[in-house]
Amino acid sequence: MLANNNGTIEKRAREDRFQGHDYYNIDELLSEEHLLARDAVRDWVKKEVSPVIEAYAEKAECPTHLFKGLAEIGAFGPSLPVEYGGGGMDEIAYGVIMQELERGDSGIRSMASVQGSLVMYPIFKFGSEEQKRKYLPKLGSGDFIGCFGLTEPDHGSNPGGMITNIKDDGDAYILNGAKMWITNSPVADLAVVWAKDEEGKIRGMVVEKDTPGFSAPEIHGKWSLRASITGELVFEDVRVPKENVFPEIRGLKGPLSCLSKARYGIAWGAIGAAMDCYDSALRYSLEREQFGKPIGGFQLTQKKLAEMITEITKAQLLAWRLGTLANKGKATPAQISMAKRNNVNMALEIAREARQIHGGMGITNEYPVMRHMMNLETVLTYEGTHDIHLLITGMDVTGLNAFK
Ligand code: TGC
Ligand code: FAD
Repeated sequence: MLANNNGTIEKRAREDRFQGHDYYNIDELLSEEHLLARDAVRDWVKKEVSPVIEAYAEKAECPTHLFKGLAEIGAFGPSLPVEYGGGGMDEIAYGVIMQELERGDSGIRSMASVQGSLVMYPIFKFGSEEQKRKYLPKLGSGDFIGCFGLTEPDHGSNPGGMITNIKDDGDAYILNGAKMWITNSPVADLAVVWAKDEEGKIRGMVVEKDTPGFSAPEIHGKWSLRASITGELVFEDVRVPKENVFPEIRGLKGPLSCLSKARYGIAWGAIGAAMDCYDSALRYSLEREQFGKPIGGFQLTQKKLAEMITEITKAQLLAWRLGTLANKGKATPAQISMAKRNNVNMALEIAREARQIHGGMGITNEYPVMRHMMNLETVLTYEGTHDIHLLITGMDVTGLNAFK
């Protein structure tokens, strides 16, 4: 047992023995900066995340104390400029950082994805100079926590149908509506919110926590991403000062371009979850004996492990190539969709196979695989579902739009 009856969180006794896996010497494709960033985050995850994550997941509590540490290791906006609170690194550095965080837990990676790619990035990309100066340094340092409100109760895969709206009222807009499934919303100091104006055009804005009429109730009962906090955003005649609205951007391409940034990070992150499951399964298969020999000696176990490392290697190459394209500003949204879809599905399949290799122990919190497996069910759905990304690829290769 990890969670006490008195509500405190105990540290996990089991040592985190994770080792990275690099079957195709992909490290040779990474720079010294990439390797340093990756190893620093790997060490931080071993020290700060692994000892507590099972207990937080079991209690369905978010380890909010980790926000500050995430800021210190540069996990918020690694590829955004330093002067705006980012890390000033490239897209591959951003990718390997997400990989290591999700190796710890998809919910921890989510904390960083939302803050960096869905809150800091839109303010950086679409905000006025005043908005950037006011919010970005505090978001980068973890003094402010942000969330991103796009999804609504009746508009998930089809955000263009949103009904949350703003009406002009002199020096402010009046915001009404509701957002659903919003990561970090109950603990956020501010929300980046997307709403339709009176012409029906989608606009983005920053809504601060204490604004009258704004609330963010928590959603309970999740069996997935339990160490991440999720909530609603409710707006009842909320006065949003005009200076909080992004000045230029109009239309769905605003929020969708933020999603491209976050989906890219997830394509890398999922490799981390897959590697942790493979790493645990490989070790277990060598230590666990049945019929007088290690279960890793049976052909059926070897088939599982061989297929896992093959799929991980393919996903690593896909992510690395996507990163080199992103560094040149050439990664298309459809290429990002392909990598998000492939790599998350790969990780989920590996988590299921790894769970089988662990036998009965695989369903317990002695091993990380069941937690990763449950988390990945969310990762398969958020930031565009598995099937939505397939249809984006289908549209790209045929030129025919299945959504309309
Ligand atoms: P459509 O007409 O295709 O596009 C509208 C405009 O947007 C442009 N566009 C993009 N721009 C940048 N990046 C992308 N990925 C883009 N995709 C499209 C497009 O070119 C067009 O521009 P313009 O200039 O012509 O106006 O829009 P549609 O209404 O037909 O929708 C297409 C569809 C279904 C692909 C899109 O709506 C979609 O991706 N749906 C999935 C929704 C989604 O991913 N929601 C995620 C919510 S946030 C979240 O889950 C955070 S989880 C965070 C965590 O905890 O980690
Ligand atoms: P729906 O859109 O109702 O889809 C249900 C099913 O129908 C899916 O299988 C889907 O693939 C399928 N479907 C839909 N349309 C089509 C079609 N045209 N063709 C074929 N199949 C289709 N959103 C945010 O804005 N911010 C957040 O921070 C955020 N965090 C989240 C955290 C968690 C834990 C979860 C679970 C979700 C989060 N989301 C967030 C919302 C997430 O992006 C949506 O759940 C997702 O986009 C899918 O929307 P939906 O759940 O309404 O499903």
